[in-house]
Amino acid sequence: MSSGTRIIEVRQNLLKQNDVVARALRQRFRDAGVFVVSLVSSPGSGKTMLLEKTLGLLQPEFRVAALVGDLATENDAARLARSHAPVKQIITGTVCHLEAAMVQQALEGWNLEDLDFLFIENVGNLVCPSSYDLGEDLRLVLMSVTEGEDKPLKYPTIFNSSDVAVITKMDLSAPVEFDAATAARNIQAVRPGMEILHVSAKSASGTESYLEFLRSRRASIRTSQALEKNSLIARP
Ligand SMILES: Nc1nc2c(ncn2[C@@H]2O[C@H](COP(=O)(O)OP(=O)(O)OP(=O)(O)O)[C@@H](O)[C@H]2O)c(=O)[nH]1
Ligand SMILES: [Mg+2]
Repeated sequence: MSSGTRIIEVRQNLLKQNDVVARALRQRFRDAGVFVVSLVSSPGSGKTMLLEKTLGLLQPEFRVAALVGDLATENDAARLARSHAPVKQIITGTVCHLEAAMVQQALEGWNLEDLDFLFIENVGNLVCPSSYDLGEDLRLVLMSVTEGEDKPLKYPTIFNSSDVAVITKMDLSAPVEFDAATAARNIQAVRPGMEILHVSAKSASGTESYLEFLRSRRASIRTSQALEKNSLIARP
C-alpha cells in the first residue's frame, strides 16, 4: 500500500468519526430545542463583529450563547463575552478547523435546554472547515467586500457546504468598489439558488433582515420538528 493511499484512508476515517459525533450532537441540539448556527469565513471577514451584534440584538428576545474557535488566544471569546451571553473559546492549537468532538467537549457543563440559539464561530479559514459537520442547523459563509468578488470561484467547497452567504462590511463597499452583482453571480455559479444577505456590523445596515432571517429559520425548523414528532406519536 502506498503512503498516499494510507493518508487518504486515515483522513476518511477521521471524517467518518467526525460525522458520528456530529450526528449525535445534532440529535442532542434537536432534543434540547436549541437552534445552532455556525459561521465560517476567511480570517478577518467579520465573524466575531457580526456575532457581537447578533448576541446583543437577539438577547432581549432569545436565550443565546456562543462557542468560538481559534488556533490561539481567547481574544474573540473576550469580545463576545461583553454581551453577557455564555461564551466559550475553543483553542485548536495547530488545527485549522473545529471538529464535532471539540464542540461536544466545549459544551460540557452547559444545559442546552436553557438556550434558544447557539452560535459557533469556526476558525478563520476558507478550506479546512468545509469538510467538518458540527451538527449545526445552519451554516453561514461570510465574505467581506474587501476580499474580492472571486472568492466563491476559488473556494467553491466552503460555499457548497454552507446554507447561506453573508456579504459583510457593506459600509466599505463603495470605497473598495465592490461589485455586488458579480459576487452574486459567482456565488450562484458554485451554489445555484443560495440565499445571499448583505450586512454591515459596523453601521448595522442589513442587520434587521439578517436577524429576521435567523428568527424565521429557527421557527420553521421547530415547526417541522413538531410535525415530525406528532406524526410519530400518531403512528399506530
Ligand atoms: N468597516 C467594517 N469593519 C468591520 C466590519 N466587521 C468587522 N470589521 C473589522 O474587521 C476586522 C476583523 O473583524 P473580526 O470580527 O475580528 O473578524 P473575524 O472573521 O472574526 O476574524 P478571525 O476570527 O480572526 O477569523 C476588525 O478590525 C473589525 O473591526 C464591518 O461591518 N465594517
Ligand atoms: Mg473572530
